[in-house]
Amino acid sequence: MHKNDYLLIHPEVASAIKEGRAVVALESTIISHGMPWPQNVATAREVENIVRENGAVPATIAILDGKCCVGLNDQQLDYLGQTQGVWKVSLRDMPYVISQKIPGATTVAATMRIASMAGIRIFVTGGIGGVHRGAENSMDISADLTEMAHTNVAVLSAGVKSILDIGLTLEYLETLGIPVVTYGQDAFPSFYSQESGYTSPLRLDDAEAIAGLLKAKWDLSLEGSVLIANPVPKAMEVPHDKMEKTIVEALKEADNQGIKGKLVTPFLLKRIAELSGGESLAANIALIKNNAALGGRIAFALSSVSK
Ligand code: PSU
Ligand code: MN
Repeated sequence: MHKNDYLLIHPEVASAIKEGRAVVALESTIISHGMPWPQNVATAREVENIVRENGAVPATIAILDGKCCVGLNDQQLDYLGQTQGVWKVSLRDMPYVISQKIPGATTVAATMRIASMAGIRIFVTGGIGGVHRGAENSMDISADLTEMAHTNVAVLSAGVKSILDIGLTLEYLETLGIPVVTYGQDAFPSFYSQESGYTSPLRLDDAEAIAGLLKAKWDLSLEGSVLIANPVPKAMEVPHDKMEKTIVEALKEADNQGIKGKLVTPFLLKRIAELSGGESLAANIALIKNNAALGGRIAFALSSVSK
């Protein structure tokens, strides 16, 4: 079997790709493991609509029935949002869930790889995985980063969540040759907050300029991703100090309970949402919608300059 035989591309997405129209990939771990039901499914639908309003076709990616599905219907989104036990699929899990026909929600790493197989260049998410705090002992570094080193799909996020070591994550991105560009400000954002204490390595102020950077990178055969950081809207920001207390508490609990490996990130995301009440969830929803709008515009600009 050829690798494309494992792809199941929604007809609307397939024709958009074929005609060189703008398409935005979306991940599904955020649906199954990143947000509670029913906000997860409602947000996934709204995000798809926002991508459309900004000139691109949305393609939410997941693994179902042994296929890498690119573009999901309502029923599939509901299933991923409501079913217990959907696998969290990073790269290393793909052969297992595909051959065993286990339903899987894809992380940034797996979503990027499948998007690339389908010919999609722009991918919108909330937050990426990175170098965890304490990685000097745990060696916990997300496969999202290594995947970004060689797959030509740009990733748009609200920066890096401070459950991670933001400084080390930026260093690691530099080592891998991944450009990090923040939209519209000098500060590198930290998901819930517009700031992180770090300056962004690069800054660009409009979607066309970002599309131009992507085109130049890939025209030059500089393989790999670009991290596009889009700050959370000011009105929805949760102050850094407040978030830090919650994060430290969640990290302590994870440590006490011996949470390891692939369970770390989902555990932290869930505990942070619980400990901080509705505020962090509202910010999470606002920033992913904000990312969908910018991602749609960048995908549209990239399709225009690529013709
Ligand atoms: N960070 C977030 N929200 C998320 C994730 C990370 O703020 O939903 C999810 C993404 O799917 C990401 C994955 O790819 O967690 C990273 O998991 P790990 O750290 O186990 O590689
Ligand atoms: Mn990890």
